[in-house]
Amino acid sequence: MAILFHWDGATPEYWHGAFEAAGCGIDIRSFDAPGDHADVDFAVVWAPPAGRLKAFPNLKYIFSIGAGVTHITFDPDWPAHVPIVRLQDRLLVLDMSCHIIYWVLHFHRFYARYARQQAARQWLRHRYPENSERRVSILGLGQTGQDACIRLRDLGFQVTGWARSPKAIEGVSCLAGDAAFETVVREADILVNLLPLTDSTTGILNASVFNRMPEGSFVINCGRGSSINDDDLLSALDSGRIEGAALDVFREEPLPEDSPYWHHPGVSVTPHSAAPTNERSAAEFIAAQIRLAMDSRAPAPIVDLERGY
Ligand code: NDP
Ligand code: OXD
Repeated sequence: MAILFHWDGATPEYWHGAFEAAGCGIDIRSFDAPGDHADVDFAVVWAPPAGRLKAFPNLKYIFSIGAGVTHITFDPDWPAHVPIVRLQDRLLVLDMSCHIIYWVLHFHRFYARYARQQAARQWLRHRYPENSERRVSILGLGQTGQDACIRLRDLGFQVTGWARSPKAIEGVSCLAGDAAFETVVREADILVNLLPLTDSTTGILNASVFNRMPEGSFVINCGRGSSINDDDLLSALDSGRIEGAALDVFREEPLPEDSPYWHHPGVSVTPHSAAPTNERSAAEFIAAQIRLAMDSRAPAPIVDLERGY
């Protein structure tokens, strides 16, 4: 039994130590030193090079070192018969909520305006609505979306959450399904995207959505870049319908040097750093899931390829 590990920039000690501590053995392989490919039962990966996973004929599970899995499924040759187990991690969830709270407050209190005013030495206060009057809509009510809703609710914001299937979160208006999308968007003073990238969420944030959002609203994207139509967002920013956007994820990463996002005055760019995988807790989670698989029990959560997440 061997584990294939691939994550550029990882600290191998965390991973090797966690695998050993969980009783998963110490035979850790890499793409550069794969040994006999047939020995490898489990792959633990972030952004594996395209075409390489399929060379391992006996893979039982692929463990994603991230909550999203497009870094694996973008590869047209990934072995789609092998179940993917994605990352669930309370530290990642906490980091995501902190990132979202930061930007919600930034927009709610007009801090971007103050930064521009400081550059012009201008002393001018902007009135902001009470928290209870500010409507924040969260797209996606999975591990990250639910936590963000609860924390924003506790700060007194008027929070609406949207998912495919019905949810109930006290003090949060939870809507579900395509028919409710219109309401979610129309009432979004601040729209937060925490959807996985699937066929139905690709380009979901486009001109028709921006035109229906309230004048002068804000967008925070932490899901995946391809859920936004970039030209449409830039037009909405230019027209002022969207006053500001905090973008953490992009269609192409790293964000190309010639992207207009870099210098648009309404855009704040962060380098896919909203909730970076915490190596220590992620290694422990994945090692525990591998141990389950070694004991012929089911690791979780498994990606449902029909749904795409
Ligand atoms: P989950 O799988 O836990 O939750 C996904 C949510 O999206 C679910 O509530 C699901 O609905 C909902 N959803 C999916 N498709 C649709 C749809 N078509 N219409 C309505 N709702 C939909 O994901 P996570 O919360 O763990 O992560 C979300 C995404 O955030 C990841 O896929 C990844 O892309 C991104 N991410 C980004 C990070 C960063 O640093 N920027 C870090 C971590 C994650 P339902 O509950 O009904 O199934
Ligand atoms: C993830 C991510 O999916 O970092 O975890 O985007």
